[in-house]
Amino acid sequence: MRTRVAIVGAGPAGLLLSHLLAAGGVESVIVESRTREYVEARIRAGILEHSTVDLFKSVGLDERLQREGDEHRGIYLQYPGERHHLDFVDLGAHTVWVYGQTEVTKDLGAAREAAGQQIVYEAANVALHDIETERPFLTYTDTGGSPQRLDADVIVGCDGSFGPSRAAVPQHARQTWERTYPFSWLGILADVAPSTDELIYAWHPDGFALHSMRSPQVSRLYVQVPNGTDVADWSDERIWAALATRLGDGENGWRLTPGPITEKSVLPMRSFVMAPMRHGRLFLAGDAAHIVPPTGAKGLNLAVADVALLAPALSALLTRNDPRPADEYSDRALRRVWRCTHFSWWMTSMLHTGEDPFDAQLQLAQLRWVTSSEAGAGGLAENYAGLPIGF
Ligand code: RFL
Ligand code: PHB
Repeated sequence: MRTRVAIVGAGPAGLLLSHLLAAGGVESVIVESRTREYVEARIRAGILEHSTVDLFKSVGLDERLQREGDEHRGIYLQYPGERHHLDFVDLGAHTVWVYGQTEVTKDLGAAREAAGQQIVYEAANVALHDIETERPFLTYTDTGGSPQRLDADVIVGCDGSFGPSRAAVPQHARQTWERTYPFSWLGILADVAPSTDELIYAWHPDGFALHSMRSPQVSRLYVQVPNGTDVADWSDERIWAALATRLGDGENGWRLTPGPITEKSVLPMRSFVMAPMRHGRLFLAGDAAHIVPPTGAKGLNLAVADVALLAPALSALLTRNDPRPADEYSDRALRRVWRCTHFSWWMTSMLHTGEDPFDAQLQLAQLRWVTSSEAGAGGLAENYAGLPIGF
């Protein structure tokens, strides 16, 4: 089989890239190791930046988002005894949208299906070859167990943090930076109306807690737990009790309403960046090139920003023989990646508690500043709501 752009991975980055390429007249094929059902049910991100929503709008992907998404003007930041609302719009920034990654993936999947996009699901042993030449290709095994080959002009690795694309770049041609945090999140989905109108990020001596949501009937909440935590040690009662304490149930008349938990998982927290995001005819986008801890709600939005830059760059390369935007892709994308890596590290460092009482006082001092100074709040708002795609 032959195509112009071979995309590894049908997550948000891969699906959106194929959509944007098609709009620019460039054909692509996606090769994905999982089933479509698995990809669409994977519970992950929940917050879309303004520029992500604008991009979806500009390419006709916002019909259900407009109907079912929830536009938020800001977030609550709290520490014991105090809850502050940061209104991003009043602070000169933009609104954000609550719309689950599951829904983004379903909308993208439906749009690609309507356009007749070729997506190979359940491909095993995906491998990249000849990426330093102008004739790179993928090999994989199809569901019938037959070996297959996909020739292309360009390969794009959108295969997340564990896919084969990143590893296809030789060691001498890449640099990586990494930070592993000494805590994880235990996340739940619950069939209960959210107890808040906008997200609550809470600092507490017992550990961080976050109250998010997916719809008027479904809440998404997280508590900080030690690395290596086994979900089996956290009964539903224990989770709701920890959330009640950390989120301040009963304080200033606010109540947390518990409900049936439908999903529970532990997520380790990591920052990772690889540069450059290109080697020869292989380009990387999304989690394949960088990971951020979820505290800044940036991972999905960064994946979207990468492919928003990459799609026109590949169109220029493949349809006009203009290599310049493709040559500039990595540097331009990494500017934003490092900005978001810093913001995500900063939010994570400010909100997660550890052993050191000095660190705790610094965190509280920082939280008091961010919630009382317009300059402090404005910086958080600008970064959380997101910088323009071309930043
Ligand atoms: P994905 O979504 O991981 O998709 C990669 C795809 O590649 C496939 N794949 C392979 N295909 C072929 N061959 C192989 N060998 C393959 N290996 C893997 C995978 O099956 C998959 O389909 O990466 P992508 O597209 O770059 O998208 C990135 C986002 O998924 C990720 O950054 C976000 O989910 C991060 N994130 C959040 N981001 C936000 O912007 N806002 C949030 O509120 C937010 N919350 C979160 C998050 C991530 C979380 N977890 C679980 C890590 C909350 C959580 C809990
Ligand atoms: C979520 O709703 O899953 C979510 C929201 C905000 C974050 C992280 C996760 O910072």
